[in-house]
Amino acid sequence: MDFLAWMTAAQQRSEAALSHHQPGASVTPERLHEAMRYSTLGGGKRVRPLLCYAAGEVFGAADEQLDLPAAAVEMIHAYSLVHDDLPCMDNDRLRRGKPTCHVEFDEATALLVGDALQSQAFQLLADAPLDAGKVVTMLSLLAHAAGSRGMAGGQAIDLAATGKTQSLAALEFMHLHKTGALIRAAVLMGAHCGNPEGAELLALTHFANRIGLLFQVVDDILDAEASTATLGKTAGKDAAQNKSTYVSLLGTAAAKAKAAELRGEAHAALDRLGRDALRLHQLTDYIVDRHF
Ligand code: GRG
Repeated sequence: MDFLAWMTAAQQRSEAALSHHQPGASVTPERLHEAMRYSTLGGGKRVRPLLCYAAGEVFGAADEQLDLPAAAVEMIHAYSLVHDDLPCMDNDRLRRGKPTCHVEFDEATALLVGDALQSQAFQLLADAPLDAGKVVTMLSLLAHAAGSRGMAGGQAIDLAATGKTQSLAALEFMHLHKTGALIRAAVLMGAHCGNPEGAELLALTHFANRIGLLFQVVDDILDAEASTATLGKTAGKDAAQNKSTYVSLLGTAAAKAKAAELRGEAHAALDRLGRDALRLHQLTDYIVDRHF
């Protein structure tokens, strides 16, 4: 199967799991459930579920074992976008080509959507058709990735740094937490659905850290170069908010060179696995070559 066909099938599988594993819009409280579905379904690239499925495949996990972990990571991601868009944070009105959750519904509902999606994510993991030991490992990985030593911590660092010039090292630290932690969790959770060995997990962690940064460098380049219509979210926000980015600190050409370097390091880490990791190689290239 070529990469596009594989990706489309995995995205559809992920969409179906996300739809199936949260309450219908007619279940009380209807407005909250409608807003949760609005924020999770029918949009987004599904990069984190794709990584989870691809990593699971490397270690012999079946798609049925990966559905719930993949959906759980995407629910945490969707919650983070809903909260990030709130007026108290990034105050954005456009996400995935449609009005943000608090614009379409209201701020209190958007706050509750994030809260409820976070709980739902852990419910899904608890229900995953896996050994109890694997479930506990995954609960721990996702909790760590979402919390103050992961994504939420990275967001706090980002908010504190807004309007100030950050060093490249500080920027990298922030992104390894804000964006990288969840990407790392997606990869490792997928792997743990199968049977990885210790050394393989180390190589995989290195791979995940490289693509976490790669994802962000490309995000910065797209924010500077692509249009709002193409991105489905407000373009040019980093410069407008005077945020330090790879583009503002390095310039566009050097940011692109950095992306090329990280892409090479990610492929090299996968090569060290000594297993067929075709889909992870292809996803690495997709992260670089994407247009939104
Ligand atoms: C509110 C706790 C909390 C955390 C927010 C992830 C995040 C932390 C904020 C999002 C802000 C942002 C633009 C980050 C840059 C990288 C990123 C996560 C972009 C959006 O992810 P994509 O491109 O989005 O995977 P889709 O819509 O394709 O799922």
